[in-house]
Amino acid sequence: MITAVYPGSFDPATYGHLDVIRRASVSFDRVVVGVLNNSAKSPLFSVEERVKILAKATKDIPNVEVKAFEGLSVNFARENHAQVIVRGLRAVTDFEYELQMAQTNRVLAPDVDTVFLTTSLEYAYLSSTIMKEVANFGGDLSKFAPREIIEAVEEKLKKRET
Ligand code: COD
Repeated sequence: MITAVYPGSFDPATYGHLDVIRRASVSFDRVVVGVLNNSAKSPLFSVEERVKILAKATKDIPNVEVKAFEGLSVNFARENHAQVIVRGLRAVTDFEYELQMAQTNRVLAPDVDTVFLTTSLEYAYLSSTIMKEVANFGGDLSKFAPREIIEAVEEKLKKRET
């Protein structure tokens, strides 16, 4: 049985992330999505909110679980008995950072390999940052994420304003 972890910030998840999760769920027996609880960053959503949002958005994929984690991705992989770390690649700009991270992770944990899934063309431009930027200015988010995630973003921004 091959288990893959898919670590990320997911602040919030987009169609790009969901596409990677769905495709990974076809290639691996079990996919554990890891939502990083990074106290150094100030995310839009708390880690509990991000886990809840992703769990809801992936509830129809039986071999996918969503968990929060702290610390190193390789430790999260080991805790979940994963042989593989999945990452998404959108463009050349992602490559340098992703390669460095994959190589560092391989030094830290030679038994865990990184597998890159290239983005589907329709989501190649998409990131959580882009989605938040458009949301901040009241733009149409319907191409970026499913309705329940858009509603969560709009509600969060409304609360921030008050
Ligand atoms: N299409 C395809 N893939 C996408 C898309 C898209 N439209 N959008 C994002 N992705 C991919 C990203 O390339 C990434 O692979 C993944 O989805 C998650 O993206 P983000 O932006 O939510 O998450 P990141 O990149 O901020 O996550 C970084 C980690 C949390 C994984 C990283 O910081 C980490 O591992 N931190 C823990 C400490 C550690 O172990 N560091 C590594 C040793 S150097």
